Amino acid sequence: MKICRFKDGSDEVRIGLIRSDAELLDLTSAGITRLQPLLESEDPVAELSRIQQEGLPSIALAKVQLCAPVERQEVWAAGVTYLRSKTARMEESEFSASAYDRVYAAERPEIFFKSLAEKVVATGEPVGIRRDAKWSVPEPELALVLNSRGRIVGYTIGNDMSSRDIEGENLLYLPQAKTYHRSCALGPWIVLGTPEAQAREWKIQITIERGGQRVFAGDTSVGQIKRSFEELAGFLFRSQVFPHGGVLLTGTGVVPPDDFTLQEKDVVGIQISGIGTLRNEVTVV
Ligand code: DO4
Ligand code: MG
Repeated sequence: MKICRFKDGSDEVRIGLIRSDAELLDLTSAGITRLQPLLESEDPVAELSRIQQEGLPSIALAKVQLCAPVERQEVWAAGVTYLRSKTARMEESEFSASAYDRVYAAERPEIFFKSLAEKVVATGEPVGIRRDAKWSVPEPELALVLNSRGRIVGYTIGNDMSSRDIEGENLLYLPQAKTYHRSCALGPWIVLGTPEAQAREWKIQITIERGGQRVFAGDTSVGQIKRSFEELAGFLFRSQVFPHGGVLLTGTGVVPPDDFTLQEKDVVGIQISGIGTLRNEVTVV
């Protein structure tokens, strides 16, 4: 079951239930005007299954603007959860290599703050590359959607845009490499009710197009993530509270070659088999 935030010609954001590749059901008349109460409920899937029998109005997906599927949740990100991420980062920086090596094996994962909800970019909106960076990449990641009790209620697609030269220069620059204007995209919607074992079967694919030509494509499987989702979510919620719930990116397993950097107007498409596609053009910020 997929739920989204959307606009239909006005500034009002509404909640929709994706009915097919072409259509959504507008949940407004069923009294659902925000995601949070649904994500906090005991059984969102059962609730939506009941509501969708109520003859709700349907709208063509082509006619709506999808908004990022976050309201007030903080967005955090786990790192070095795939072997590919560990080796790429160890090659990127002699200075930081042992930190990446250690964190991959350590009990405590790397987790960092990524974005406020209001700064998250939706599918179809531009993602940013820093003007002071020389080596910028997208990071295609599965994102866990967590309620305020730390329960994983859904999944969406995340792009953890990163400046690898800034990160590689000094680990203390990580917040600047990771958290800047338009550095976090989420979408296109949230998939509810999938058990972790099933989500671990999903494939993650990324394509980058430049002037209509494909300049990079790569893929991995969610099953390659070294840690369980419960473990990552458990560390995020340790000694921390999220009254509005949270989103946790689970790390990247696809790294473009070292001579590749994003450019203005590149188009990044990230597809996760059980979810859909997050697509963003690149802009310099
Ligand atoms: O410490 C570097 C960031 C790691 C990361 O973002 C990832 O592995 O996805
Ligand atoms: Mg990442």
